[in-house]
Amino acid sequence: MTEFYPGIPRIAFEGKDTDNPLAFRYYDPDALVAGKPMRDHLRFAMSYWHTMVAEGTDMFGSGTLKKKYGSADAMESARNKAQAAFELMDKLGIEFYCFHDRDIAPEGETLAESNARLDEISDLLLSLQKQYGKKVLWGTANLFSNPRYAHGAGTAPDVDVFAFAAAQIKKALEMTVKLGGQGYVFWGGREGYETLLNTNMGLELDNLARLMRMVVEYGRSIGFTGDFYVEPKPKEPTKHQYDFDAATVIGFLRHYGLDKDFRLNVEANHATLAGHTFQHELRLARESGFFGSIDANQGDLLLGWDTDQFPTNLYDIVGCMTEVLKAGGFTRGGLNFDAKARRASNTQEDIFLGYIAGMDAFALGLVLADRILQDGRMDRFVEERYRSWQGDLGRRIRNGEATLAELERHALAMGDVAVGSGRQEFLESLQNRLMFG
Ligand code: XLS
Ligand code: CA
Ligand code: CA
Repeated sequence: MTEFYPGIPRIAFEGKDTDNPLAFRYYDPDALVAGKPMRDHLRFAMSYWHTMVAEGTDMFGSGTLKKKYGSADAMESARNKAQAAFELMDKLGIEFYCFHDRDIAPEGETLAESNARLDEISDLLLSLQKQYGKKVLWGTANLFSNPRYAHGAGTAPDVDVFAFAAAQIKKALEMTVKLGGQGYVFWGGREGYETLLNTNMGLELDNLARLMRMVVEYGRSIGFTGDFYVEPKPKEPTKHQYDFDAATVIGFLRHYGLDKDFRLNVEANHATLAGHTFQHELRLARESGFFGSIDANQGDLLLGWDTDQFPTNLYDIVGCMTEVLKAGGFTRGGLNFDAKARRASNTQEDIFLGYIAGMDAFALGLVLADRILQDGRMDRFVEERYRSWQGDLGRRIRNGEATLAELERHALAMGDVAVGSGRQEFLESLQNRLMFG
């Protein structure tokens, strides 16, 4: 069998003192953290599009890394790519993968041809999954690359485009079910607008919800028992995307009665593009009952676009893993590395080094988040800060029993209130001590 990554061994855990760049320093899949193996906490997934497809093209230059997998024929290349994908997951010890329909099989001249190609490649993927013991975390449809989606897909002004998008999602969902995927993602790359001058916002929002409702009904009818996810992102490629951030998406899902079937797939880079921290988006998802899955990456705060870098920022990762632990862990979701090596990191080895960097950072982040939670001082501080809500008045307000008149009487009797310190600097220093001390 052809080896697509010759010279790259299976990556093993060697501990933090190793000098071997092709080894894990912190990710020890079987090591127990809070009573559960690291691999089950982290549920790492490979993104097919960045890892297997993207060649490093940008606005100013062509690819720096060839990904034709030994054939100029598109289908032959897709078959080889699938073999390469499983070799890579096997070498890295990654259990899951995520895909768009067009990542695994190239689009044909007609929808029928595209579908036939998907049938063929999904047969191959299914047999590779069995051979290597790998699973699909989630599938999705690419409703943004083809020029037909220039004005949107579910929010297109043209009903025929809407129908095309619906047909494409139907097939992508069937492929996800066939491959045993436990999630299906909606990311609205072109579901937004460039200018309100040509946009009927009300109709577009209603149509997007109509499409999602149809997909849920169809999915349940073909035995999809997993989660549907919306992945918030504020902009890029459109100026404004309707799935702007977690709060906007949660409001949308509730407004249209889709909240029972949908959760969020939160991406770090999208959070910062929306002007939030990664942890903010995860906290809101968790507190609102929409915690689902995560696209693990990081952006560059000095750049206003989606750089999809491998995540190495420990503060962000500890914030993320704190939310994951507090949510009780993933149920069907996981950590999908929606990340790519930089354009100038142009060797095959760089892809492995990127994954190793991300996996190690999340393994360390998990250990540190658990340490902070076990220590308990951070949580106790917050509990103490809200202590007054446990008293009589607090309880009456929380139970909806208090009235404005009662609160006025209470305030008049007090004169004024002296408030305590938020102690932010102390907490930031404590966090550093717990992480690195
Ligand atoms: C693009 C998104 C996309 C989704 C899946 O910015 O991150 O890759 O994760 O369509
Ligand atoms: Ca993503
Ligand atoms: Ca992204």
